[in-house]
Amino acid sequence: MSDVPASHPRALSLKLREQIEHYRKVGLVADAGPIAHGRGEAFDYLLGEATPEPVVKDIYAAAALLLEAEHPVISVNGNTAVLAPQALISLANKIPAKLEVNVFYGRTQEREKKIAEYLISQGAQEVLGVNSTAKVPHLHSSRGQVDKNGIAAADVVLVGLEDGDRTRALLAWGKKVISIDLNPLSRTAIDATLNICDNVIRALPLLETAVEDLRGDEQRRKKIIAKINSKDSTARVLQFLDIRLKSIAHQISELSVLEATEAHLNFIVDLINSVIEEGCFDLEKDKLSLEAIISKLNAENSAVYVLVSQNNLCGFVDAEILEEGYLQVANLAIAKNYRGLGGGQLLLKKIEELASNKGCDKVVIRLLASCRAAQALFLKQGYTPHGFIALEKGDLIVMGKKIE
Ligand code: PTJ
Repeated sequence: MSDVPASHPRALSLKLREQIEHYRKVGLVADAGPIAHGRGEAFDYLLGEATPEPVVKDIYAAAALLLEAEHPVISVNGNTAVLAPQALISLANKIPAKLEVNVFYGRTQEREKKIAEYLISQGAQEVLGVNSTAKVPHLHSSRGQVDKNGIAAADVVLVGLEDGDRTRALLAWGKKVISIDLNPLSRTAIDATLNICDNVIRALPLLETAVEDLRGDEQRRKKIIAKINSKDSTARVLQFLDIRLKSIAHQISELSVLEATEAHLNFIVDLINSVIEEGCFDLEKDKLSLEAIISKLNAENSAVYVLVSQNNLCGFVDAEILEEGYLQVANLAIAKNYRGLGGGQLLLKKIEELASNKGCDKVVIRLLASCRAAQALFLKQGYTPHGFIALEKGDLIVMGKKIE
């Protein structure tokens, strides 16, 4: 169909786009199909174009639901028919489940027939949904038209790639709905009994493997089904995305830590002053002097490190040994635009290395009790609250971590 070379880094993506575009011209895919596809591509890019690890659990849960169903139906729209015809047919045969055409846009018998005939040309034995007469109660869009032997009679419906009002109406009708949607926040994904946040082209074959795996184990299926919690599943996907994006941000920003020299002093002073202005520092302006920092450079019992991102200074930490075995972090600050990239974690790692090299078994820090962001950073790195100091200028929390 195309002259895109197989070696092109985005060959598959370009091929699928072409397929969607070609079948839109033929009338199988709705005019809005390419937009929906592009939306999916964007989410897939962020997710890494691979099945997210926590989604495998959801795929198994979906397989268990489909195998336990008395009358499972796979709903097929224009995009899914074109993206994964073989995988749809193969999954339907394996469960076994019925295939039913159900479209939103331009629902004419002609379009329904085109999709059904396309699936039959790809090997489907039977495709429901052409000229169907049953109605989903309280659903007024054309998706409400369903086959009396298909979705109308179903107890579990698998819905690939759509966002809208149908899932809620099917649930209200007493059916369980499994969606496959790359947008974990779409209405369909949020409302469904279970969403598989993956590309249909990957999810369907994985679903088939899970069906095979669970077929002979009713007990395991029942256990899996009892644990289905769609909100937890969505939260796991969002956490996965959060960790993935942060780690990419970290790699892109190329953060590193250097021992500070006098050349870094102006930067350190400016940074401390800007953080004091944010109200998140256990320090008053008049207490800050260049001398205090200078005295820590190259001293036996203290250290100052700066954080660098692609040649830009963006954070610093200074620490000193208070008494035998204790290393106290005096100040730690990251410039506003560089927060959330893992720089705080890197600086603390360096401090903990120093503590270990100096024979200290504890790192401690005093933080303003009102500054939750700083406490969150230390808690995340394994520091726990050790005490509380009530002061007029603002209460302090002492946090510490044992160094192995
Ligand atoms: O054939 P029709 O008339 O039934 O129309 C089908 C479309 C897809 C055009 C229609 O249902 C629609 O407009 O859907 P939406 O509202 O754009 O929602 C599509 C959802 O699927 C979005 O949340 C996309 O992120 C998601 N999506 C897109 N491509 C994929 C996908 N999810 C999984 N795999 C994909 N390949």
